Amino acid sequence: MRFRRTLLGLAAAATALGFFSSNAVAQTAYKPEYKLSIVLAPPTPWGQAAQIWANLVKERTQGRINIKLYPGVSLIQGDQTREFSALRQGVIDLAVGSTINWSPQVKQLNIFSMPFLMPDYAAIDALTQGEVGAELFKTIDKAGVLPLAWGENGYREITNSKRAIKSPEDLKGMKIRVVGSPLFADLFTALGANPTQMSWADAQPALASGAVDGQENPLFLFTVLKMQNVGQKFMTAWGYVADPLIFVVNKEIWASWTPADQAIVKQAATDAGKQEIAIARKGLVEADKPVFKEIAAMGVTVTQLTPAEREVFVKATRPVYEKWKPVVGNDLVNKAEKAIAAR
Ligand code: X2X
Repeated sequence: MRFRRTLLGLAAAATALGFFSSNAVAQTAYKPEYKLSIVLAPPTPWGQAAQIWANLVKERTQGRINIKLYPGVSLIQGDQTREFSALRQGVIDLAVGSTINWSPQVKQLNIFSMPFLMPDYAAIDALTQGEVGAELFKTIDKAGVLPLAWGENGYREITNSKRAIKSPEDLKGMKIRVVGSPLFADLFTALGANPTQMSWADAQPALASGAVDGQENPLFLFTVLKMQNVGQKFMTAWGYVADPLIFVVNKEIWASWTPADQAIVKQAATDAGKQEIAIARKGLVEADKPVFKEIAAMGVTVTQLTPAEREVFVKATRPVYEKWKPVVGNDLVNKAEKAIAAR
């Protein structure tokens, strides 16, 4: 075994140095560059997650594994709901992806989009760091992609160009851009809005032209893109869902690396994930919520729901929760509810 590893290491080093031009050592040939897919570029926390991971891997492998970022899911022409299939097929080597974008292929990942399941950050952690997270990793693995670590996109707050949203009544008839899982269409329909599913690439011009009135995303995206400039004058913090990120690798790429390099890539993903989760939560976990203040200072009306106002949204979306529970898996959702209650 040790002999084989040495051979693999030598072959990898030789390949890196360009000694082999044929694919005689295909199994162990390292590519000069590995393609990593992300939706949001740095300086968003999502982009930073990928950047930190790539930097750590390069440093710790002494440049043997060189990861290049492809923001805007450009390897699949911006079609973010195809990312998981492209990873499985090897069009993409690595990704830091949102559970929402992969949920069309891995329906269990819709668990994070169940309305009002996770009331706070401790609830997210109770899922990702516990039994539910471990089970989801097994499911992703079975679906053909290797998961390594968790990161975070974050709580998705709603913004719009029309009025302050305090009740489902305020959402009535509003055109809201939603992400790729049909769960979101159900959810906004239940609230009386008019949801339109589109990729993030299409969402930005749609907001700018007024083709849609609103959107929902973590607030760092609002501040990075200055969304008040595309007419988004109202923000309601309702904390209805949050999407984690997952660091993954295509399985053939993984198998082409030496065990030592595999360990480095996995540890680097864990380290990058931890760092990025702290970045994603900064300004949102403090009692005075500096990010809310920052957005208000941009001329945006910031609405924080009272517990009673929030409860109206919880009730209005409950049928969607009940509809999706068996789709996600009753056992998994029951486990999640228990883990959250015990947090
Ligand atoms: O499309 C979105 O809203 C985004 C950027 O949050 C995701 O990719 C899930």
